[in-house]
Amino acid sequence: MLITEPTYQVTKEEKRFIGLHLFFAILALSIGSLFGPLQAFQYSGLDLYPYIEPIFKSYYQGLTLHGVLNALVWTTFFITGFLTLTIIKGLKRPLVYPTLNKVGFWTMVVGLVTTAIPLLLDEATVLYTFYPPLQASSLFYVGLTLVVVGSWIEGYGFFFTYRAWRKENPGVRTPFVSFAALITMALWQGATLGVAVEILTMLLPWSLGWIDGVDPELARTYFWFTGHPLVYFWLLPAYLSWYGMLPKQAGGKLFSDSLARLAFWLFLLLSIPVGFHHQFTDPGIPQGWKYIHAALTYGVAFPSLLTLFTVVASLELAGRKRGGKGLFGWVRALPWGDPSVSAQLLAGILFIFGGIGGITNASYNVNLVVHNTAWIVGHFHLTVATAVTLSFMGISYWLVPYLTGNRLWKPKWAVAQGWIWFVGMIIFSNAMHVLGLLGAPRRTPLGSAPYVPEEWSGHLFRVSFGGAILLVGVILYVVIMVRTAWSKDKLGPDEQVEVPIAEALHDPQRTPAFLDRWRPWLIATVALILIGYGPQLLDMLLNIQLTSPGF
Ligand code: HAS
Ligand code: CU
Repeated sequence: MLITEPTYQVTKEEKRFIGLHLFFAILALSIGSLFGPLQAFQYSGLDLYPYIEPIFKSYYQGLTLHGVLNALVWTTFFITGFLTLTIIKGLKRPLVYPTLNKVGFWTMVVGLVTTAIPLLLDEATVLYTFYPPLQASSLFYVGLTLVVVGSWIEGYGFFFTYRAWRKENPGVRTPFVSFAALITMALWQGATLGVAVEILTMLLPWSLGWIDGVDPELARTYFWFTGHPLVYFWLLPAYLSWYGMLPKQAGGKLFSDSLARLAFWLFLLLSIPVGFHHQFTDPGIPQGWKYIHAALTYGVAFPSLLTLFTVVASLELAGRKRGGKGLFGWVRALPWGDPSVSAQLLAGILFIFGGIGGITNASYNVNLVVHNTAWIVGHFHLTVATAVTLSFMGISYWLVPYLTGNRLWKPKWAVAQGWIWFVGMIIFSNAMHVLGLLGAPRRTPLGSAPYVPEEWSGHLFRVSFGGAILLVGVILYVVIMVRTAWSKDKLGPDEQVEVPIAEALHDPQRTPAFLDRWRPWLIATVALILIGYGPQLLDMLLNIQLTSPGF
């Protein structure tokens, strides 16, 4: 029984609401990205920080702004906006409580402003992981909490909307793009419990002077309870697009609806109990737990391997349909001239290397070589700064024209923008990986370090060079977005952009029912988290030592 309309026209007001998310996302990216090149240039001795010193006090303040604005704010605002669209467009109905979602969104904005004030005043120079005993102004923690709570509220809005849709459509498989959005939000809500507890029970009371010290080991454990699944909160919306939209944009179909859904469930199941792979060198966690988390990390790489298979198969179908022949002819036949498609393809290609690096990190003994080195910086620039960010840039090349009704400004430049990012990132991240293997530490202004050996210098230069190319890439992106959003060049009535929703090769109604049922997956997820974290967290709480003063 299917009661909803065959298509749903997203209203002007809904489009404006989604557009506001993108506005704040791109604003954060524009400011945050300015600090990246400052760091990259510093590596090869071109230190621009003294010139901006009246405003920004240190390399570390810049690094904090870069991490918080790019990794945390750009992503969260883009994602909540994009998921709002995929919920209503997929379920073909409006949000049940639009006011609730508005409250969530503005809570996020208030949180953003509250976080930005101490950041800009150099009172929260604690880097994006805000590890204690580094201490920030309490405003920073309050602001972050508000951003998270706001995003939870938007998520509740999605869940209520799904419940209403489910009542209207019993027995119907949830449309894939909405299904993927719901899992992404569920993952986020479970994951952020870690930082919520960390901030509310330790960091906030401590920054307010209510308690004298913190337990850094426990704080790190709470942090990585959130911090690892956080990377999949960033990644899954890109996967949503790769599975659910890119095949349509490329002229094909989703190769397997079942595999796509299975991958999303596996992310929900396996993303959280792996956080100790960020703490392999932490002395307070027994080896056994580290091994369990290492093994589960290999588990969570599996749905990405599934994704590699299914997305490439979908693209091959599309390429062959477009006349591509031979082993690789289909790759050339893909619509590389479409900036949205090419950006996402390039993002996917670099993610293969990001993934290989991730599996390397997860290997307990190899991690001891790369941990806390520039290698990790190389890894996360291939993942969050490329697989995710370049995909989001690609998505915005259709999304902003869709939301505004304006023509994309200079599509050829948009194609070039994706390539600029791709080339800049290859140079930058390769140099970072190599530097890491040579022992260069991360989070260090290497340009002024006294111990830099000669063999690093070429690679340090490549970091700066790649960083300069990336700066051009991000400026071009922002200019294209601004010129498109505030343009008078309206699309004609028969040129309107539609949300590209890919059909699956087989009718989703034939997808096994257990891949569209929440209860068993949620129960298994909670159980696995209890097994993976329960005993160790309990032990840490029983031996808690709130003794570290702020720094
Ligand atoms: Fe990671 C550290 C392990 C994925 C982000 N990671 C980080 C940090 C960040 C980060 C930010 O085990 C640093 C945190 C900090 O500041 O300390 N990571 C992994 C593993 C994976 C992984 C096993 N990471 C990500 C993703 C991220 C991300 C995704 C952001 C979005 N990572 C680690 C570990 C550490 C770590 C340790 C701690 C290191 C330390 O010591 O501190 C896996 O999920 C990766 C699986 C991926 C694959 C690739 C599949 C390929 C696909 C491409 C499809 C291709 C297409 C193109 C579509 C197996 C899906 C087709 C094109 C055509 C032309 C046809
Ligand atoms: Cu991780």
